[in-house]
Parts: sequence; C-alpha cells; structure tokens
Amino acid sequence: MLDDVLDKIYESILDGDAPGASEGVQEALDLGGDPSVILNQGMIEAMGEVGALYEAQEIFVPEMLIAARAMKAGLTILRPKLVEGGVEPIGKVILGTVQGDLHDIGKNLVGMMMEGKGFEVIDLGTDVPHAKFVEAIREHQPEILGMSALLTTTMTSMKTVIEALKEAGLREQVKVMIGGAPVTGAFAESVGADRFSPDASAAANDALALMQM
Ligand code: B1M
Repeated sequence: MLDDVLDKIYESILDGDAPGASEGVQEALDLGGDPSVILNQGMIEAMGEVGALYEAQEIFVPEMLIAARAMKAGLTILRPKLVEGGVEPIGKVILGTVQGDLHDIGKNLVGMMMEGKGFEVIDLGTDVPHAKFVEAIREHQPEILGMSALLTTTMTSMKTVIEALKEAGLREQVKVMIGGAPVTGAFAESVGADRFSPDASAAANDALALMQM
C-alpha cells in the first residue's frame, strides 16, 4: 500500500503534478511512512529520473522546471516531519547556492536536515555572490558555511568564496562544507573546503561532527 503511494509521488513529480505530489506525500505520512523513505524513494529518485530524461533529450527545461515545482510542493508537506525534534540551536549555519546557480532543491533539503539536528540555518538563497557570503559570515558569526552547486560551471565559485574569506581574515573562524551533484571529496580538498557531504542526511551529520573539531 505504501509502495503504491510512493509510486504515485514518483509519477506526480515526473508529470510535474504539484497537487498530486502534495497529496501523495500526505497520504504516505498518513499511512505511517518514514519521512526519509518518502523523500528518498518517492521524491529524490524521481528527480534523478528527470535528470536522466533531460540528458537523453526526452524532456527539456520547462518540464524539468515543473517537475521541480512538484518536488517543492511535496517538500512543503514533508518539511515539518523532517525537521521535527529540533531543540535549542546547537550552532549556526550560513547556507547558499553559489553565484550563477539557481538550483535549490538539494540545498533546501540540506537546510531542513540541519534544522532537524538542531542548527539555526540562515539561508541566503541561490545565485549568491561571494561578497554576500563574506558579509553574512561577518554579520552572523556562524560556526559553519555550507555551499551548494549543481553545475560544473558554477562549482568553481566555491573556491572564490573560500579565497574571499581568507582575504577578509574570516577563514579560520568558520568551517566550510560543500556539496551538490558535481562536487566530490577531491574537489573539496582542492578548493580548501573542510568537508564534502554527498547528501542532505550526511551533511547534517557532518555539520555535527565539524562542531566538535
Ligand atoms: Co538543471 N541541471 N539546469 N535545472 N537540473 C542539472 C544539474 C543537470 C545535471 C541536468 C542534466 O544535464 N542531466 C545539468 C548540469 C550539467 C552540468 O553542469 N554538468 C543541468 C543544467 C544543464 C541546467 C541548465 C543550464 C539548463 C538550461 O537552461 N539549458 C539550467 C541552469 C540554470 C542555473 O542554475 N543558472 C538548469 C535549470 C534547472 C531548473 C531551473 C529547470 C531546475 C532547478 C529548479 C530548482 O532547483 N529550483 C533544474 C533541475 C530540477 C535539475 C535536475 C533535473 C535535478 C536537480 C535536483 O533538484 N535534484 C538536475 C539533474 C540531476 O541532478 N539529476 C539538473 C534533486 C536534489 C535533491 O539533488 O541537488 O543533487 P541535489 O542535492 C543533493 C546532493 O547533491 C546533496 O544533498 C542533496 C540531497 O541529498 N547536496 C549537498 C546538495 N547541496 C549540498 C550542499 C552540502 C552538502 C550536500 O553542503 C553544504
């Protein structure tokens, strides 16, 4: 029964059916579905398929966009369950997608999972210029900076931000975490980040680990 509903969520996202995705998520929760199973099996897998179809030129940007809207509609319902259990903030995170990059679904998930672990997350949004990251770190004094990039053409901005932090004399006071589909551990090391996390759940755990360092 739950599997049928997960299939329905998957299909709704592929079809760009936002009301269907929201209903499906609600139904899955009502059936006692684990929020992370709903997220991973119903939703993230669907976005993976959307990417594969786009790559195969079977769908184009408009379809990708409406699929993303359906994913976001489902996430609005799932969000409270993902962040449930948050207690006193255990640390502050500045989060954003780097300059030139408008992808925010993964970054938003990372933010939600971090909130679920008890972090206060200040989300700067997408297409964030390096100066804005620097300004936000100076203003909010977070323990962690998290940057996301989904394009091979924008991931290099992560290095620009880290260099700008060094120039501003702020690099030593903040741990830098990076992620996003094209980002790897080797890339993180090459740009001088403290941590690469492959997914939102790992990112939240890694943020906790970085707080101990
Ligand atoms: Co775009 N897009 N897109 N897109 N898009 C990709 C990324 C692409 C791989 C598709 C493809 O070709 N198969 C490709 C990039 C190719 C490349 O760079 N090599 C691509 C392209 C080319 C483009 C455009 C250039 C298309 C065009 O206009 N011609 C354009 C660029 C716009 C821009 O940013 N300037 C574009 C536009 C768009 C839409 C606006 C239509 C839409 C985004 C909507 C939105 O985000 N609000 C979109 C979408 C939806 C995708 C795909 C299909 C799905 C991305 C997604 O949301 N995945 C994507 C294909 C794919 O990834 N399979 C694609 C689900 C999400 C949960 O995963 O974001 O990877 P992800 O996040 C994961 C992890 O990576 C990690 O945790 C998350 C959760 O587990 N993570 C972190 C992410 N950030 C992290 C930060 C961390 C730690 C972990 O620490 C801080």
